[in-house]
Amino acid sequence: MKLFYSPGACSLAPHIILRETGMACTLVKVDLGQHKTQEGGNYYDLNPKGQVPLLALDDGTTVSEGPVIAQYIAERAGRQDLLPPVGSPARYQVLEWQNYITSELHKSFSPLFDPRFDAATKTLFVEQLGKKYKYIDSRLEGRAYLTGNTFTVADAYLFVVTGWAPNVGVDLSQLANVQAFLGRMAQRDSVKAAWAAEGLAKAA
Ligand SMILES: N[C@@H](CCC(=O)N[C@@H](CS)C(=O)NCC(=O)O)C(=O)O
Repeated sequence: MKLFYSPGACSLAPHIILRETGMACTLVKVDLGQHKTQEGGNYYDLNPKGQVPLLALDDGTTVSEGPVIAQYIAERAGRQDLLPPVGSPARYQVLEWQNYITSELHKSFSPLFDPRFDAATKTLFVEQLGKKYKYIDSRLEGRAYLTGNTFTVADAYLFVVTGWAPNVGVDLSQLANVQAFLGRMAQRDSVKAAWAAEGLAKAA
């Protein structure tokens, strides 16, 4: 398998999940400015959406959309701790979080990285994110991870998007449960290994 990624982007979430499972996977870096792979190929040829992450399977098929890639990896690895089995109530809690993170958080961060948005518009997104993180902080009260004390695919995704906050003016420093969650996540071997492999400074 190959995971197409950009350092520190949302592709870091399925990368962390791959490391959790220990599954073999080749990392291929994508320049999102040029939409070129590290070998110089046109990334649109692989993923017409032009976005990371993309998982290319050995049979030539591809899986896109971060939460779906995470689901694929967890299920292929048979890791019901990362994503509980079909029909179990716990599964839908994890999927609920995946959907919340992708629709309410991830895509509210995206405009903050885009220079075409003016300061007033960005302030709106920052305020909305602040409210959503207060809700998340309340849900993390008394628990190590989003759905309890078991790490799931949703925790990796929350960790990655929340890591963008300090770079775009979203101040979460007063949210003690969110801060504790980030600290806990940073201690996971999977996170340390993924940071190092993507050449991120925090790997030190
Ligand atoms: N819906 C996609 C969104 C992926 C996405 O937003 N990827 C960003 C990086 S975090 C990207 O590739 N941006 C470059 C672009 O859109 O051209 C998913 O969940 O995988």
